[in-house]
Amino acid sequence: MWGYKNGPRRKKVLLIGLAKTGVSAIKHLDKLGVNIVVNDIKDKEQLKDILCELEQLNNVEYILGYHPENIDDIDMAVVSPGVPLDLPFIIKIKEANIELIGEVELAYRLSNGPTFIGITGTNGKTTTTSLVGEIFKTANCDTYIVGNIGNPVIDTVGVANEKSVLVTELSSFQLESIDTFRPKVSAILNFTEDHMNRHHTIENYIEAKSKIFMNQNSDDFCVLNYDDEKVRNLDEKIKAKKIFFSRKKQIDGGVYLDENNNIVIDVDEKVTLLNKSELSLPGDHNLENCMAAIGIAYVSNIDLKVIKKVLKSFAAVVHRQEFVRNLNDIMFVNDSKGTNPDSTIKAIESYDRPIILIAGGKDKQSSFDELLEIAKGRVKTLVLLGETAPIIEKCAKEKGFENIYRVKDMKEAVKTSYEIAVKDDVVLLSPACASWDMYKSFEVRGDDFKDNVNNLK
Ligand code: UMA
Repeated sequence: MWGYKNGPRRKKVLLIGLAKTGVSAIKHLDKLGVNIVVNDIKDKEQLKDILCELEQLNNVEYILGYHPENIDDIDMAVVSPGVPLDLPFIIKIKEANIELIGEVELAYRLSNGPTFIGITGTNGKTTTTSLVGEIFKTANCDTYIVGNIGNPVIDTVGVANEKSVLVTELSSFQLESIDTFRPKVSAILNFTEDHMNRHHTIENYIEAKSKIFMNQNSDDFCVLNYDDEKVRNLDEKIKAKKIFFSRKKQIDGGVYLDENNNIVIDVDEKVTLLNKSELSLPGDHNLENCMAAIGIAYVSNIDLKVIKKVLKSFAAVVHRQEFVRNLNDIMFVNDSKGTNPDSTIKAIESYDRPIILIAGGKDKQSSFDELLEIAKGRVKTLVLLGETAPIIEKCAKEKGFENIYRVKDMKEAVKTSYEIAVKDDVVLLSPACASWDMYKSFEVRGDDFKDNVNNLK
């Protein structure tokens, strides 16, 4: 596809965003012998560690500290997921009919024919992706767990082959910039409002996520949550074979929960796989994640015994309702991956004990109304930090919350929570917001929480 190395002129590729995705993409583009222009809004000083790592690459030119008005003389642009596609210079690139793709599309084009499994939705993507990855690994498949989960897909290029399986978590940001990407099996878990600062409307957000199935045909599969009306309504747009899953309705041709809480696969033949009580992951939201994973694994011809074994033993994902510590009968839980209100709702609904909720972070213009409505009666105290602290506080007061603490950082959040907690309380970090106002990532935020909890005497 590329073959530029020995051509008359080296092709020039613009790479926008120099973090995890950008670094991996540059290394692969460099191997292809293209000239690379890198652009990032951060300046040289802010990017010094990364620049050090890339020092040995020769054909790289840098435009750092600003986004230019115009970029001339490029053949293609590759954009990192976190860079919005409505920046003026990106619009100009598109208007000039220069191809602009994301890293997932680039990796797909360069890959050596592995089977792609794509998993999207607002919440549960990381758990489902990890679960499906674990099922494939247990079935002895050459498996790579990649994408939004934190591993750029392009790192598998040259490593994975046609027998490999790439279990790929896909965000709306990544799906916005695909073109020909076609997973053999796709899955959509749910849609609730998220990333409104980028997509502006829920319709745009759903449209971006729906790109996951746009290149699929009747040889492929799409696994869908029947219980989510917005997901169910995509039905007619999908050309792949549809496998619905449901907690509430017994569906012919799908995966469902029967009246005895058994999970039934009714696709080719009717199989009762296991009882809900045998699943290792708690909560209805995880039941949905498990049913999605079952649908994906079943259509991929994974042995039922393997699916069952993994579902019975799978441990929770790090930063996703991760148990940290019990101290004087107070339980500390890290749900730093709770980066939107719906995700935090799912977390608080998982506990039957009084909750002290540590929340707040980067403002994504989400509404906190529903979260705080559901939190009433479950959350006894709110400990708020970050950019959205005043917004959440205002909304909480309108809902009648009285116990609200504003803190400056995680250390104070953990200390305050512990001071006010009594026996049997749960101190839950589930911010309902992204981390980028105070941290590099939700992982760093979760680690900071865990460090502070583990330092409590
Ligand atoms: N940048 C600009 N201009 C902008 C915005 C950003 O130049 O207008 C630059 C930043 O200065 C920075 C770089 O772009 O240097 C950051 O790029 P990035 O945000 O794409 O970060 P990566 O480290 O490459 O991480 C991305 C995903 N990040 C986002 O989607 C925001 C990671 O998802 C993903 O794990 C990684 O690629 C590997 O595939 C994280 C995430 O928060 C987990 N995802 C969101 C979510 O889950 O809610 C969608």
